[in-house]
Amino acid sequence: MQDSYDPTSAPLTDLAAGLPPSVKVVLLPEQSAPGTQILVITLARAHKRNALDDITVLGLAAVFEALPTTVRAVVLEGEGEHFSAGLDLSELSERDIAAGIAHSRLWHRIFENIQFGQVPVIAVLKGAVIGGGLELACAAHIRVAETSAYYALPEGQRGIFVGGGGSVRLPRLIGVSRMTDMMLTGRTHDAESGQAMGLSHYLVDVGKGRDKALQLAGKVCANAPMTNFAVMHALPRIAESDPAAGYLTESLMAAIAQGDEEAKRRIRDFLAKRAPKVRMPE
Ligand code: 1HE
Repeated sequence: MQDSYDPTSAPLTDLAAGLPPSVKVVLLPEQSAPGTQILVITLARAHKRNALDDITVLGLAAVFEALPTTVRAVVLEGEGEHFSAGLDLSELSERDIAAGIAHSRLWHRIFENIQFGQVPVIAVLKGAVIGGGLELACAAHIRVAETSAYYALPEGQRGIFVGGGGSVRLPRLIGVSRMTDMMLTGRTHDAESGQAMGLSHYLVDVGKGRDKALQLAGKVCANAPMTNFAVMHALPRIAESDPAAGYLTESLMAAIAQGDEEAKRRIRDFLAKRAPKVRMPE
């Protein structure tokens, strides 16, 4: 059945219909912020360590294209002990140079739609977070790692190069120098090392990643949608702009956000002592 999968056949109203078996989705019940939902997407190829074949990547694309408007945050996880072992190497031998470029550009489009899509994505990292799996994780907005997570870029050993946006996103997280070391030497970083260098935002015990991600997703859902939009779409562009353009874009985005009725209501609530205060770290 997988071979006949057509991503365009996935109906907007029924996310799960039309998806390949390697991509599972569960829409959680309404959150404490009324009218908001979390979507959990699970890479479900545990027998292949969630290696990313074309069908799976196209399935992911179909989900992100068709998110219901009630979904305000996505949790992305892997079935089994691993997040993802990266590109499905069994498909690589079929590709000539032109097909290789097309494949990489396809991943770029799909991962861009994740990073610059409708809602923040929280990835749960465990076990292997390798090659294209690490590239996918880097397209998420928040990464929660379990202590079993390990990170590697074995492209050097395989005779290939990153192709899913890794050379753009990874240096922004860990620096060109660390990525160079990982690619030239095949170095594997453990979860603690990954946390220290900024690959993950949170580090939790084995089996606790999903709960932590859901808790964080609940917080994301409770934000004003305009603020989440600004953080996803304006912040990374401003950070890459020259300062003059960045300051201007920031002012425009700030004015748009604060002009929204949602912001006015939230600020009235704080001044009337109806909103929570900022808390000290736990
Ligand atoms: C795979 C893949 C894969 C596992 N493509 N089939 N990625 C890599 O170079 C990582 C390659 N994988 C591994 O090093 C290991 O599989 C793991 C360390 C992740 C896990 O080891 P283990 O002992 O738990 O599992 P296994 O027995 O090695 O794998 C189980 C099955 O999954 C086995 O298939 P089987 O038919 O023999 O059962 C493996 O062949 C299969 N499998 N990983 C295809 N990656 C856009 S450019 C991105 C470029 C990259 O991502 S390069 C990095 C590729």
